[in-house]
Amino acid sequence: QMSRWNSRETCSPPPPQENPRVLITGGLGQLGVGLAQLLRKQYGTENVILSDIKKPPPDVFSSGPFVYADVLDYKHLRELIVNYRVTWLIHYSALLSAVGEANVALARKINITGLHNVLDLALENCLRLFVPSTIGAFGPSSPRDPAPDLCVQRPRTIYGVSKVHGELMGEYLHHKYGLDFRCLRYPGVISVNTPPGGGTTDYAVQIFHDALSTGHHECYLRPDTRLPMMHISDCHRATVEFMQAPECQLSLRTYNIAAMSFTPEEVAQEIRKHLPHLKVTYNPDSVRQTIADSWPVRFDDSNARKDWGWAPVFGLDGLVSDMLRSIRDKRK
Ligand code: AKB
Repeated sequence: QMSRWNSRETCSPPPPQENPRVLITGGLGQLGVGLAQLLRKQYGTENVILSDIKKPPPDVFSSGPFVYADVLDYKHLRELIVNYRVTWLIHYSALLSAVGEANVALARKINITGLHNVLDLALENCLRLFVPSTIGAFGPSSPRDPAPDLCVQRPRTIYGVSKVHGELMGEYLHHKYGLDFRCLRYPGVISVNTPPGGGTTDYAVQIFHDALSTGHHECYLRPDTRLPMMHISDCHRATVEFMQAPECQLSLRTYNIAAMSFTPEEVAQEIRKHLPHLKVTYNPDSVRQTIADSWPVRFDDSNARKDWGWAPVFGLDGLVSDMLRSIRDKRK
């Protein structure tokens, strides 16, 4: 591995006039399918390959290329990159914050060893590499309101530690070898079609489903726990716009992106404007509450706005109306 790095020259990117060929790892998680849809609209269905270790549902399988890929299998991943002539790699495979704390060894394997494989392959094949980071890359000693792009990062979860490691490794390989590494720190992402799995911000998805089904949500965070959040369509658009940004516009390789910040009580109040009978009870879970208390309450995303024109569309009221409408439509 070391010799591969030591002997290499800097990366030369593919000709800009060609459509990218995109491989998405961890494609069946919360974000992969929606991002693939957006990219396929712009670059063609065949140019965007979803991958995961799970069997895809029939609608995903029939809507475009899907392949099995385990990020821990370096040789197979390399084979896919070569055979599909991949030029952009979106690395979504990861264990999230809460589930990572329940299985640290597995989180270390997927989030750190898997990332190392992807970094090596991106370098070897001159790929544009996107790795998401998160509000979870900050910790109790970080400035929390707002958290700027550059500050103290001492997270207390394996998820956060692996994300800081990813940010630093990617930036190191960019500076040393010219790797076209791009990283956005996502807030909690709110989606309808694909549920999140094992995160600390997941309540902010579940509350909508509970509001429309039983009318009762039991929240594992305290009512005043404020966290940065974002509608999934803003998250996908940010990712595509950032991937498309010319390298000369990027003064950083890791950017915060923000849209809104709310507490469980505030989102419940907004939902009550549509469903006045929603009842929320609070039963804070010590693991997730401790994690949330160590994360920023607000993100400073001024560099993303300035460098490559980032701007969110959804605020809290728009998010709530859209979530309730989308869940109702899905049930019809
Ligand atoms: C989590 O809660 O773990 C994720 C995140 C904020 O990175 N949604």
